Amino acid sequence: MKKKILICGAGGFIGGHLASRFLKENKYDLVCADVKPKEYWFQIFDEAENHSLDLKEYENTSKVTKNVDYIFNFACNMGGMGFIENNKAECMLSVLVNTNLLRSAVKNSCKKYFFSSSACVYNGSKQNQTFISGLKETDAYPADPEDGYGWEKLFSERMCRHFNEDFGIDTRVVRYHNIYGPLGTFDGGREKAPAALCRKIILAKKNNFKEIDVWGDGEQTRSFLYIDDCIQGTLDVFNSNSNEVFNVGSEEQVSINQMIEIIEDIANYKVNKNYQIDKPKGVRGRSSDNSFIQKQIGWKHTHTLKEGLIKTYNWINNQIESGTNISKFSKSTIEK
Ligand code: GKE
Repeated sequence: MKKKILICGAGGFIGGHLASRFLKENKYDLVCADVKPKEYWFQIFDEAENHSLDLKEYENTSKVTKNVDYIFNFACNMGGMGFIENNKAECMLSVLVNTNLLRSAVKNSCKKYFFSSSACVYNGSKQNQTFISGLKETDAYPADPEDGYGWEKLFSERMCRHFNEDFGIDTRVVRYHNIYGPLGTFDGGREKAPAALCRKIILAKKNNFKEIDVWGDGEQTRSFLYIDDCIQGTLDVFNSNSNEVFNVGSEEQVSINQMIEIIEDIANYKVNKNYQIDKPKGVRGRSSDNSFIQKQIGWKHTHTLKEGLIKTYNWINNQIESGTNISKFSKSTIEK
């Protein structure tokens, strides 16, 4: 008999890509759950059992985890800097999803639980300069994470650890570093920098605009991980025997200005930058150190930023050109 996997947040970006991968492999029975109405799921598959329900409620997590072997939890209220800086309470409420899923996993004897954490858990004082050394997993402590969203992620990481110690549930936790790629949000307020800047340059080129808005001074640095590398890292950690916390990120650190140059190259279109200093900026510099995951798990990323941005740019361009499905990927808020 096939094992049963539940993907929470399957209507979102990473959850949708993971569901697609599992269905291609055809090794598992798949249950997909998301708070969004089904017409707003980024990807939806008839072969899976699909549920639109609020996983903040124990009644729902209890129902959807019945007879499930493995759980992947991507369900959280999230977005780029523009969203998480202005919706701290909403972001922290995602703690209910993880709490109730873990309680239900224990009650329903699920075997393994994967939690998607974030680079936002890292101590802010280690990220106040550009082009910093990559963050090692130990840099999350002493705790001073991103306010709101980062605190929720760090708390939920620890809850996984203690559910493992106290109730024996096998847990896996990774910290994603700014994942991007096709079939993700590119407009509406939740989009992160790679998709936002692709969109802005596409629209500038289409309308013959000479200038785009850029948040901050453009010198802040990040590393960005392409979605296919993220899915492979997720599976490699999930299938490993380790319940340590791992970075799943890229070590290719760029400034926002450098990323804009790469996108200009792809678009074959140059823009002037209107720097908006009062917009949400987040930390000054952030990148991943992958030495621990490479040594313990053997995972490393394979896409350069340029390769990933070419695919992302082309997908967003097609969405804008065709005008189809735009609302799904550009919706700012989820109806409550
Ligand atoms: N979103 C966005 N849109 N960011 C822009 C823009 C724009 O048009 N122009 C410049 N930026 C700058 C932001 O000000 C920030 O300094 C940088 O790009 C990256 O912004 P981001 O992609 O929205 O998000 P962050 O990397 O700061 O933070 C994200 O980190 C992830 C984990 O690494 C979080 O929002 C989470 O989505 C996630 O946990």
